[in-house]
Amino acid sequence: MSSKLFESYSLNSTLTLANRFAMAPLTRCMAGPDLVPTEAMADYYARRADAGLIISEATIIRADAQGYPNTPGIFTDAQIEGWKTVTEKVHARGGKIFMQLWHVGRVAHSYFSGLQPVAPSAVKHEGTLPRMRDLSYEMPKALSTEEIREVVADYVTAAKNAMAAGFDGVEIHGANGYLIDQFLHFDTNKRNDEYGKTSENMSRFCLEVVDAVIAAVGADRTALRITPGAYAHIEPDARDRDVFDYLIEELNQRDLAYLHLGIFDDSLTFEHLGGRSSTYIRERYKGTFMSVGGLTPETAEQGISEDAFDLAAIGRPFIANPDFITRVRNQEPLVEYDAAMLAELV
Ligand code: FNR
Ligand code: 8K6
Repeated sequence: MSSKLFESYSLNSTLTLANRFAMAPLTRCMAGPDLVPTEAMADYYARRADAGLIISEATIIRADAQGYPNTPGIFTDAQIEGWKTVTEKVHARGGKIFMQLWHVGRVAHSYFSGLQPVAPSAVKHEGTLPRMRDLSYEMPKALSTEEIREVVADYVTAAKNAMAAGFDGVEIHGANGYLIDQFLHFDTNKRNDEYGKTSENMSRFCLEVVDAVIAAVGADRTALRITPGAYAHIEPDARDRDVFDYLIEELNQRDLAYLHLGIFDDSLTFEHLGGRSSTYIRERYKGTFMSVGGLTPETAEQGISEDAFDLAAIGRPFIANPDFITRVRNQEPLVEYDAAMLAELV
């Protein structure tokens, strides 16, 4: 495949990507004891180092952030050391890698940490945990304003730890119905204080995290993933639209490395967003936009040539094809993704 896809792309004056493909963040539940990344994880990422940018699997910023088994962390010295092996191997192959910083909020479980899940409001998510069907979600504790300050500080510590571990930057996980996203939607944010009710208030937590991380590691090393159209863990509400209109306008005033859509399938349309999530963001956000969600090499090529997005994140095909970049470059067929592939790190 020819085209712009394989041209380099500058995120800013300090970071240039070798091509327009990013490996999407992909939770693999393969961390070792104490949520330390393993050598096998380092090799898995290194095999994909020819992506313009790798975004790591979501990585928990503190103990009560965990909602799935064996998800890696970035809050202990051993975890930082484990991640150093990952970044060294990726860099040795000429790659670039951001860490995705994660707190799952109300879809955490005390099974993992012994701690009650925290959330904007005491609103329980119905159902059972994926992969652990005998565990039901618990009633979360609504964070106090003092506790919100602590979570923001924990994002900052995690971002600094990521940089100490050799990452090229961090992507704040504000998407897919997790903690930050829970503040951004009416379904999960019932607060009456300065973090609820209005667009400005509901965006406050997200922007506080973004600004604190920017202050710690630099805007050129900070990215954000968002889900304007709720589709996982949260019910969409037409009023969410105003919140995201406001949030994106605020983000236009920060010089993030990029803004990333969080969704599984971007052919999904939302009436209150006037169509697809990617179109909604592109029409508002002025900086580098990374799209995702069912992209193929062909639709990635088309989207970039039509200026629908700047960078194409690829998820499941990157699980199925460690050599995705080579195959696309040489126009070789791709191996089709199958959920059974999640059982091992190839
Ligand atoms: C994901 N996705 C995801 N998203 C995220 O922000 N952090 C994560 O850790 C994960 N983990 C994850 C695991 C697995 C197994 C899948 C399939 C997906 C979502 C992912 O980044 C991407 O948005 C979707 O997979 C859609 O892109 P594709 O797969 O259609 O290219
Ligand atoms: C799909 C395999 C599960 C592996 C671990 C968890 C992955 C975390 C990703 C979070 C997104 C949740 C979205 C669920 C919606 C699915 C729509 C197809």
